[in-house]
Amino acid sequence: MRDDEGRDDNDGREGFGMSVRPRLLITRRLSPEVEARAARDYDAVLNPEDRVFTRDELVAACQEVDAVLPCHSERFDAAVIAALPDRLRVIANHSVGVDHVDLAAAAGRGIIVTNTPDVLSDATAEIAILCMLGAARRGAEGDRMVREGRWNTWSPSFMVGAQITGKRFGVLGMGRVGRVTAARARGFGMEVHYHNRRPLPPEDAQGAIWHDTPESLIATSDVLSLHCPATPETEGIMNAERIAKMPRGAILVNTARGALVDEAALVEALKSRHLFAAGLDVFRTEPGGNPALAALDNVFLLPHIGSATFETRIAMGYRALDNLDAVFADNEPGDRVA
Ligand code: 8YV
Repeated sequence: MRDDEGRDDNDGREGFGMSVRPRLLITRRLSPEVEARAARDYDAVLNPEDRVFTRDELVAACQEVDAVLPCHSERFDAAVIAALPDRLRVIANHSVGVDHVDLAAAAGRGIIVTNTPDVLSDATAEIAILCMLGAARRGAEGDRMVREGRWNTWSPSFMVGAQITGKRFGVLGMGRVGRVTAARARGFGMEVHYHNRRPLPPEDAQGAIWHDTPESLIATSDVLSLHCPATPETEGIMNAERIAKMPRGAILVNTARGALVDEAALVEALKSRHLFAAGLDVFRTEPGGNPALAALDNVFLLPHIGSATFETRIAMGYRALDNLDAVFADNEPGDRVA
């Protein structure tokens, strides 16, 4: 960790009506563009080595700051929030998901919490489509075979996969990312189905067919793509019972949160071939993933890179900074979640 240059010298600037620039902890290394803007406008404490904080280090690093810009890799549970200093006004997340923050605890302490919606929808939808295609067309298996020099045969029955054109694409959680992913799936000639608590207005649904229960959607989807946030209500929503309700030969895609899926039940469904395949970018254990899933051929796995494009990383960082700027200008931040 280091203090960014200019920590004690405010260059005569009086940002945000404060006599000194607000002190901002950025927990992980971000895009150079984002760090440059943060260092210009804040007394920024950066993490150029991108070292992962322990819980105690996180609490300690927050003691002397007015704001923190964390990623989903830092957990702000009730105990961490209780240990934050009174001067800390805002947790401006560099993520759309906020399941790593105890929002009630933050609200209880009067700490503002923001996220970064919208700007990562395209990138995450691209990864969801990659996961779908990788699972359907046996991408990981084929890549491994060629890479390891084991490709020694070819026949019409070799590496046959599932075609997605014309199939039913189910979206569990038709929010921002779900809607963009649905639009991409339409481009493959898929018929889009979704479950939300309430149907969307027609301009958002774009012809997608609403299901009033997750069960109905699950039973109707040849590809089921998860796009709901991880909350106590959605934790383990894809349990053994619901996985069994997926049509035989279906594909499960998860680019949202690992907590949505009972991974042991998924492993069984993949082993028994009840499911043709799964495409997963997120896991219950991160980093690391799940060795039992990794041992299977019919899974396509990625290391939580849904929003990891150059463009989106910059947009996420700027969006988090926009939220901070609003707080320190005593305005309501656009993406306040607590
Ligand atoms: C990122 C994400 O991996 O935004 C989220 O909720 O899970 C991803 O976009 C991460 O949070 C970046 O900090």
